Parts: sequence; structure tokens; C-alpha cells
Amino acid sequence: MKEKIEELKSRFENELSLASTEEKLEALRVGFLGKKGEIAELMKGLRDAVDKKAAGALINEFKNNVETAIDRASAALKDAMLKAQIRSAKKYNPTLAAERMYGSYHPITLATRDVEQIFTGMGFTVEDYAEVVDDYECFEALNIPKHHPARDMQDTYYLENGQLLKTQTSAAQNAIMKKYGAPLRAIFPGRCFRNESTDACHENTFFQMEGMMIDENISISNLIYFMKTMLSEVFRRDIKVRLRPGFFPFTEPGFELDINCLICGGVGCPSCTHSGWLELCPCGMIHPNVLKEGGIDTEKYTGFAFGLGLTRLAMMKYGVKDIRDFNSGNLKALSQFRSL
Ligand code: FA5
Repeated sequence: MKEKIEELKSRFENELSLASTEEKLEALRVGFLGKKGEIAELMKGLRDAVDKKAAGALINEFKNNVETAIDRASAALKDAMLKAQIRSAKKYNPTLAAERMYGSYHPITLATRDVEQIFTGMGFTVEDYAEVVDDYECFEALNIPKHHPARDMQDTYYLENGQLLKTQTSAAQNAIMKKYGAPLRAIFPGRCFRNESTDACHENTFFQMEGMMIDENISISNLIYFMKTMLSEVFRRDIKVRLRPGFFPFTEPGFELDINCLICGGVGCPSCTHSGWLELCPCGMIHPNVLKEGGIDTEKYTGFAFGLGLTRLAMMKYGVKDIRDFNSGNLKALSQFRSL
């Protein structure tokens, strides 16, 4: 038995040294340790052995050595393969020039700048205002006392201290009147928030651009002139608009200025809630109560105000069908606009 094991041992070592792949190692394992392998044959021969115990111990020792040797060889093979893969992998070279990536302006930024340019060219200043305001700024100063039904149209997000995320850029009207007095020409873009369900033309976070002009003898004709000029310069083509009466507690009279949907050409689609028209820029003559609250002499001055839906304007100008794309962070969609 001893000689037989010695002979198998040297054969195993020889074959092991030639087993250069996982497949060859596996064949070796089956050949020696398998059910019908060399070691199983040795076990069968135990019946005829003189000293069964000693022979059994020798076979066991040989079996353990074979198992360990094959496991080690297999681990060494895997290690060598991994190292070869790492060696052949493409190396990272920090000294190479980076792949070129260009940023682009957000379409709302582009639309804001367009409108700002148009109004600054007509003598308006551009004002900035807070996004977190208080009830007075957003409602009371705008002739919307507590419990006024008009508040239902503009639910928003409240802070624990009673402040709120502004629902409309009109929230800055009072502060700007107090800051500059009359005469006054100002526009103030800003992010607005409303707690409402979203669809293709409604977002809970969107931009408006407020405008105010206060002076002697300001009338609805002035308002219509500025609205027409703004729209023709923004779109630079003929677009259909309609002006209809609208109610805002801070205007008297008030109007809704709608634009014929440029996505569907007025036939009706999700972008215009299937009406063919999109509410874009409500406006009106500033209510005397609002002027008074802003410290303006209503005997001498009148004024108009408008609240342009900037995000909707960007939809129409750039043909974006769903307003939610603007806040999506989807670079594929947003990077199609003018590069930096
Ligand atoms: C107002 O917010 C008034 N402050 C506008 C105003 C100012 C009227 C001055 C008169 C004088 P309204 O809630 O309709 O009105 O919103 C104005 C515009 O903002 C809408 O026409 C629309 O273009 C845009 N807008 C309103 N809600 C949303 C919304 N959820 N998602 C996207 N745009 C909106």
C-alpha cells in the first residue's frame, strides 16, 4: 500500500505542476478525489491490506494533502488571473486633459434675462426679494385680509414661526413702494410656491416676474402698451393674446392676459389643460388700498402691476411641453439650451 501511495503521490505532483488552468485542476480533483478516483480505488484495496489501520491513516493523509494542494493551486491561479487583468486594464492618467463638458443656462434663467433686458430698456429697475415672507407682505398688504376667500386660491407652505413661502411675487409690492415711493418703475422676478397638485402646466415651485409702474396719469392704455411690447419682444413673432376681466383683490380693475398655446397652436393639449389658452400674465390697475398701504399718495398717483408666469413663458418660448421638466434636473432635457 505504501509503495502504491508513493507512486500516486509522485504522479499527482507531476500532474499538478502541469495543471495551468481551472479546468485542468478540476479534472485533477475528479481524477484523485472523485467517487471513482484514485483515492476511492485505494480505499477499496484496504480490504486486502495487512495493517488496515496504518494503511487507512496513510490514505487519509494522502487525501488531505491532495485536497490542500489542489485548493492552494486553485487560489494561486485565481490570484495570478486577477493580477494579469489589473496589469492589462486601462490605466487612469490624471495628467490627460479632461473630457470636455459644457454647462448651459437653465431655460428659466434665459427667459428671466430676456424679460429683464426688455424692461430695463424701458426704464424699469430690477429688484430682488425674499422667498420667505410674512402674512402681511403676501396677503394683508395686498388687500387680502385674514379669512378673505381669495386666500383659498393660494395655499402655501408655512414655517413654525408663522412665516410662509411666498405664493406670488406681488408679496414684494408693499416693500418696494415703501423703499422707492412714487414715481416708480420696477420689475421683480422670484420663485413662488403653492401647495397644489401638479400637472403639465402647474408646479408647486415656479417663477413669476412682477412689474409695477406708478406715476401721474397712468392708465390701462399704459398697461396694455407695456404688455404688448413685452410679449412681442419676447416671442419675436405674431402670437394671439386675449385680455379678459380677472379678479385680484389688489387690482381694480384686474385682467387675465392669456396666450394662445404655442405647443398645440390653440387646438388644446395637456400643456394648456386642453383649453387652447394659457394664463400667462394677469395684470391690472393697482388698487388704491394697496397704494395707500405702500405710502403712495392716491390723489396724485395711479399705477399698474402685472404678475408674469415666467416658468410658463419659458415653456411657450422654448416649446417645453411639461412644466415639471424644468425642476426635474434632467440634464438631457435641460442641456439643450444655450451654452455658457
Ligand atoms: C398672481 O399670482 C397675481 N399675483 C398676479 C398679479 C400681479 C395680478 C399683479 C395682478 C397684478 P395668479 O395666481 O394667476 O396671479 O398667477 C400668476 C401667473 O403665475 C399665472 O398666470 C401663471 O402663469 C403663473 N402660475 C400660477 N400658478 C402657477 C403654478 N402652480 N405653476 C406654474 N405657474 C403658475
